[in-house]
Amino acid sequence: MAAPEPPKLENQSLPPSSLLRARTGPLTEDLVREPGRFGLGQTPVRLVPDATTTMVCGFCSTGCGLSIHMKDGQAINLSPDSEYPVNLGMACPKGWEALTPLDAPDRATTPLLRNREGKLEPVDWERALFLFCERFKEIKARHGPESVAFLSTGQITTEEMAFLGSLFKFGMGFIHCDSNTRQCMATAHVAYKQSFGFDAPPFTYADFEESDVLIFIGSNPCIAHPIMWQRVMRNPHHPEIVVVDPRRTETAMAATQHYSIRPKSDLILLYGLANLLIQRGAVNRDFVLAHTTGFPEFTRFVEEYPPEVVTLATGISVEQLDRLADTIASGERVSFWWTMGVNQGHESTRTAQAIINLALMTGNIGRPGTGANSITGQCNAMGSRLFANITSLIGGHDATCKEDRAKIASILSLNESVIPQQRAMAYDEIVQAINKGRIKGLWIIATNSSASWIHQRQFNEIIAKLDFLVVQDLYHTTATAQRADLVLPAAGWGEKEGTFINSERRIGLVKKVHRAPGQALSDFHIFQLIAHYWGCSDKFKRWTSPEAVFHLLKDISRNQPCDITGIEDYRMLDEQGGVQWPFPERINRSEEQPDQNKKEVSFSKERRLFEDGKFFTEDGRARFLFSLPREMPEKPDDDFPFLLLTGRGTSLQWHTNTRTEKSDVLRKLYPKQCYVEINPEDAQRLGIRVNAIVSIASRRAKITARAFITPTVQPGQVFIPMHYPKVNELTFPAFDQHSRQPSYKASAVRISRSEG
Ligand SMILES: Nc1nc2c(c(=O)[nH]1)N[C@H]1C(S)=C(S)[C@@H](COP(=O)(O)OP(=O)(O)OC[C@H]3O[C@@H](n4cnc5c(=O)[nH]c(N)nc54)[C@H](O)[C@@H]3O)O[C@H]1N2
Ligand SMILES: Nc1nc2c(c(=O)[nH]1)N[C@H]1C(S)=C(S)[C@@H](COP(=O)(O)OP(=O)(O)OC[C@H]3O[C@@H](n4cnc5c(=O)[nH]c(N)nc54)[C@H](O)[C@@H]3O)O[C@H]1N2
Ligand code: SF4
Ligand SMILES: [Mo]
Repeated sequence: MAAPEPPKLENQSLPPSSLLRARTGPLTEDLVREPGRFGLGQTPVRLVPDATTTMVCGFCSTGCGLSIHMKDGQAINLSPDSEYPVNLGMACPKGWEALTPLDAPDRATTPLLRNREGKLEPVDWERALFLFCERFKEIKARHGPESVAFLSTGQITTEEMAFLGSLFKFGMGFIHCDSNTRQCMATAHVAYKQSFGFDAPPFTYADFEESDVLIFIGSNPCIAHPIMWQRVMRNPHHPEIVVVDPRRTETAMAATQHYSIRPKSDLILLYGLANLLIQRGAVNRDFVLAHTTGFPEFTRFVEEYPPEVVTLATGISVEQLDRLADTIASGERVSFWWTMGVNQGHESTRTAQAIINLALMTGNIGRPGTGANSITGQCNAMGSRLFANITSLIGGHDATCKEDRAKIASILSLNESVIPQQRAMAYDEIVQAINKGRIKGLWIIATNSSASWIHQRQFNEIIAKLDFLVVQDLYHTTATAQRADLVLPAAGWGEKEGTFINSERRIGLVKKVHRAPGQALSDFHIFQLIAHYWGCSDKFKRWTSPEAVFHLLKDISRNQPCDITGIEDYRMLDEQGGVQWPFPERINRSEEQPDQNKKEVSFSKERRLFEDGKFFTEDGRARFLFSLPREMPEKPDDDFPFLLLTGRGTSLQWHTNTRTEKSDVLRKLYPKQCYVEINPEDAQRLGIRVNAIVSIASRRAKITARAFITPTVQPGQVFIPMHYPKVNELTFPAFDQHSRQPSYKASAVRISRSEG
């Protein structure tokens, strides 16, 4: 598709700024205070007044409801909401401390521009926005529409994500963009899309309470999703709880069965289990015949995975394998749950689909307490998957499909030609394109790539080649912001309004309960201003407020599996404790129970997918998908004999710790210094004592950490939490070929007592 001609720089379509100044005095202050007056969109939100108000948490995808206590128009405290259907009055420490990071002294309060001496110095919004447009337009004019990219997030509102993706592609005329959900949920997204025809995690949290067998694969909810785990603890059926994880995690300790498999041997384990279940006659033939395709081929394929083969690959015994197969076969309501131990692997899509296959063949889907259930990571990774307009056309549409393009163009009042049909590059491809000089400009929003991306040193060397790097974040101190040419100060969770979609597809509301510091603006507002300064605000005339965009998204969702046309407005989300998709108009109407005294709509609070056995593929059937297992890309060897696992360390730390390190309460409760978990046998052999400083080297870097000696890791393996960002200096950049998600949990390292 030909991109629209970049406007000439000397003849900018940007002068409104100077006009505004002439008319209204100092622009920056006016913009910040009252942008609506200048046709730049209404001030997106008003602070909620004094009272207690409920909104969803902005850390993990559990999406707990928090009651925020207000005084003089500012949040002063919070407590978990006892009415909210997700958390039922519970919250984890991050939730309790959610307001604290907003008041941190290192908040970015003005735009910052790198000066000639290489230092970031404050500039006003007008100059920042002008430069933002000038530099990116310059790059585009010189190198074309493929030369600027963005990397965004699963942690801003759905409305902001939709705005960003639409502004960048339809307004600014660029193509390549991705987000940190590539690091996180890309595998689940692709696996579901291929198997079910749409990216559709089928479960509702009540399933945690209704299963008689729960199987967690590569998932540590005690640490990563503590309130989901509380829901498991409420299960009254004395369930079997199975954990498949190389480490004996907190969740494994609380489970009834733990299978400590060799890392990255899940695919063979799952194929072996399928084979055993078929041999035992534990297949739900009626379900398979009526609702799936590919089972006969799958049956022949898994014959190659008899118990001896599986034992050799996974390290678990034939008896253990038998026990696990029996547990699945004898369960009435078996639910399978997976998280990053599966999604972050070199053959992760097929591994996720091997889990889906088990659920399909045993008919454990579409009924209470069942499902092939991917647990999402960030508060709004689900919103990003559906509405970010990155990998798929906004609303789960297909940019290569003429009807889909026409639908989106018509709803958004756009000319169809502005919708790029070209596939956007994935995160790793964007990084490589920067390395090759094809991408010269990068805009990073709400992700700390310099810390969280795989093979960190290489990433940071590569982004140093950019002509222009813009970082939009809450803090000017993040590893990524410190490398920026321009920092845009953003308002965070609690300082703006919009929606998040949680793991069970529940759309929840976030509200403005706190004033953003200084001149920080909501991401939504920043996108409005960029549209204006870029000269494409005519395409976003109706994008006046988050709620206005929510209504556009409803229209976009019509007749999609994620149809939410039945949600009336934000007020309804607020009153109903969130609403799960799908919620089409017809459900809203059919479930309406008129009550003489009340005009309110009432509807069932829980929504589980596939109750009718119909999937979103063209023939309505789910697919059995499988391929031959592949070797781990970087196996331990004589030089680097340990396998490094990484992941979440405590329920108190969030990712690269930019937010959670701001709370005194949380900081007291987790180890300050980076630590490495080592098995006692290995520690003894290497002469490493408790708390000693050790060095950990991979082919890419060497770091130091404190030794935490524990039998929870197997001999030959070590674990470092991802919250200490230097861990990604060590990680090996391997990617799943279908989802292009990085394999963060398998790198070869060497451990030694630190010389220093
Ligand atoms: N406190 C806290 N909570 C969080 C987050 C946070 O940063 N802090 N982040 C959120 C986000 S974005 C995400 S994506 C989720 C992640 O949630 P989880 O995926 O549950 O957390 P991880 O610790 O990354 O990985 C889970 C487990 O995978 C195991 N594992 C490693 N390799 C393998 C393997 O080959 N096979 C198997 N079966 N298991 C393996 C690890 O030992 C680890 O215990 O957590 C969310 N919740
Ligand atoms: N080794 C290893 N690495 C990993 C993983 C692993 O398991 N092991 N897990 C991966 C996974 S699953 C994930 S999800 C990623 C997470 O990686 P990142 O996304 O890099 O982690 P965060 O620390 O959450 O970074 C979010 C940034 O956004 C900013 N921010 C927060 N809210 C807002 C907002 O409203 N607006 C703006 N503009 N900024 C905001 C925060 O200050 C922070 O700097 O890490 C991945 N990296
Ligand atoms: S479990 Fe997740 S959503 Fe709930 S309070 Fe903790 S961080 Fe927030
Ligand atoms: Mo994640």
